[in-house]
Amino acid sequence: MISLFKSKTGYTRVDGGDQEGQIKVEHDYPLDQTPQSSEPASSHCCSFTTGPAWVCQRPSTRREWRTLQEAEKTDYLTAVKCLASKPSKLRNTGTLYDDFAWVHKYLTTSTASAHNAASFLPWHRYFIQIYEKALTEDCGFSEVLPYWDWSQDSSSFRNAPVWDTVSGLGGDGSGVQSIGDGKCLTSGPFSEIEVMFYDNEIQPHCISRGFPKDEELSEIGQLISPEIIDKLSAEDHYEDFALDLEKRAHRFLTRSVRGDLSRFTGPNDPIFFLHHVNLDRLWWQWQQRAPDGMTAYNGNAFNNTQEPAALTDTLDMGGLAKNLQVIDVMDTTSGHFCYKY
Ligand SMILES: [Cu+2]
Repeated sequence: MISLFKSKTGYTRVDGGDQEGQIKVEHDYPLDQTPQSSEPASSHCCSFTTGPAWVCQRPSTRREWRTLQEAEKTDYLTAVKCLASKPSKLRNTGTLYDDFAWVHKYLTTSTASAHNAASFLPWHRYFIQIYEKALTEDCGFSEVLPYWDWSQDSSSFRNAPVWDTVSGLGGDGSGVQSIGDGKCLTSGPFSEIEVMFYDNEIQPHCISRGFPKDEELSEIGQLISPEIIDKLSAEDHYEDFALDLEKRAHRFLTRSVRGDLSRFTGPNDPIFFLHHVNLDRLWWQWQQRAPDGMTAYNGNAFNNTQEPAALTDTLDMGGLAKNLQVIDVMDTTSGHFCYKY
C-alpha cells in the first residue's frame, strides 16, 4: 500500500526496504495518483517489509513569514490568489478558494464538529495540509506553507509584517463597509478577490477586515504574549493544552481582525491559514516535548457530542479530501505528512 507522497517536500520512494530503509528508487509521485486506502496512513508508511513503500525521508520545514525571501512571499501570495481563479471541486458555482470557507462552515453542522473539542488540532492540521495540496497541485506552488508567529507582534499588532500591502496579505479594511464589522480591502494582493460565502448565506463580497481601536488591540494582544504562549505550551495534558490554545490564542485573531474572520467562513481571509499553521506549530512543539506527545489525545471528541476523544475518531473533510482518522495526523513525518517546523 502506498500513501500520499511527493519527493519535492521530502517524500522518498523506497522499494523493498530493510531495517535501514535503504533507498532504491527516488522520484516524484503525483499526489493525484494517491491510492485510496481505508487503513490508517501510518500503518502503511513505516512497517513495510516487501514491495515499494514511500517514507518521509527529508521533511520540509515550514517557516515564519518574516524569514521568507521576498520572492517566496510573492510565490505564496500568487498561489493563494490563483485558488480564486479555479473552479470549485464541491459545487457548481464558486471557486476552489471558496471551497475552504464552505467546508469549514459545513464542519459546524457535521456530526464530527471539530471546534471546542479535542479534534480541533488534528482537524485543522489536516485542513491546512489540504490547502497546501491545492496550492501545489492546482496553482503551481512549489514551497511549503508559511506561518505567522503572532506572539512576536503581540504588542504591535498593526505593524506586523504579515499586514504589509506589498509583501504581505494587506492590512486593515479601508473601503466601503462590509460584513462582520469590517470594511473592504482596498490595497494588497487580495483587494480584487470576491468571496462567495458569509456564514450560512451565499453573499458574494470583498474580503473584509475591521481591526478594533489600539486600546482594544493591546488588550487582545495580551492573549498571545510570548510569556502566555510559553506557559500554555508547558501544560502537561493534551486536553488542557488544546483547549487553552483554542480558546485563548486561537480566538485572538477573530477578535483582532473581525470581518470575514468573525464567522465560520473565516477561511475567506487568507490570514486564517498562516494563523492555523502557527497553531499547528505550537501543537507540533508540544508533541515533541510531552513524553506521550505523539499519542496524547483526550477530552471531548467533538463539539456536538459527549463522547470521549479517541485516536480512531474521524476527521470529516466534507468531500474536499477523503476523511482520515485522528491517528493518521498525529505524526507530521509519516503517512500523509512530511514536514516539521
Ligand atoms: Cu476552525
